[in-house]
Amino acid sequence: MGALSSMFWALWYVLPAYFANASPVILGGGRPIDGGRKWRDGNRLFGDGKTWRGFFGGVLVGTFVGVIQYYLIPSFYGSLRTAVLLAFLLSFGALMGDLVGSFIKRRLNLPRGYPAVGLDQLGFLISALAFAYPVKTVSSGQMLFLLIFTPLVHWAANYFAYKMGWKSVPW
Ligand code: CTP
Ligand code: MG
Ligand code: K
Repeated sequence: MGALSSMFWALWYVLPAYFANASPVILGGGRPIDGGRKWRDGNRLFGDGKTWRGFFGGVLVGTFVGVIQYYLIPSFYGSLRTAVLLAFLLSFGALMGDLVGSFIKRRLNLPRGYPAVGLDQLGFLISALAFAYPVKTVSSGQMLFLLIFTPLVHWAANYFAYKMGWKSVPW
């Protein structure tokens, strides 16, 4: 496999996770997952930035992206069932990683929306790759590419969301 096609398939593989991670910015809101509860340090468990609507909206959108991908290039997943399963695991993993990231941020006394370089850009990715791993994975070279490329995508997507007025900060 050439380098370019290797990068393309890595991005094709991870696409549901990207959509799952980005869509809560638009779909989120309403009741926070922690229900307002606090940890023993006095800070919120996750904070108001992690909502049920954002979580399940993201999982649904990401899984749906996998279905679209299946109809575009059926051979990549092999079957619709695998497409749904893999896209679901990537999406669920991404949102779980995002949640763990917020838990860590609150324990570090960082308020909602405060940037945590590394955690914000890679937490969801590493978790998504781990959840999807048993069903289908990519080579270590492709993983390395995703670790380097994802922060750029993350920054660009957040800047776009900021410019569109969906977010109050560009990170
Ligand atoms: N969002 C949501 N539910 C989620 C994840 C995200 O509703 N499970 C929405 C929230 O409106 C959130 C926005 O998407 O503010 C951006 O997500 P993110 O940057 O992950 O949250 P932050 O507000 O930065 O909060 P934190 O500091 O906890 O990361
Ligand atoms: Mg943020
Ligand atoms: K985040």
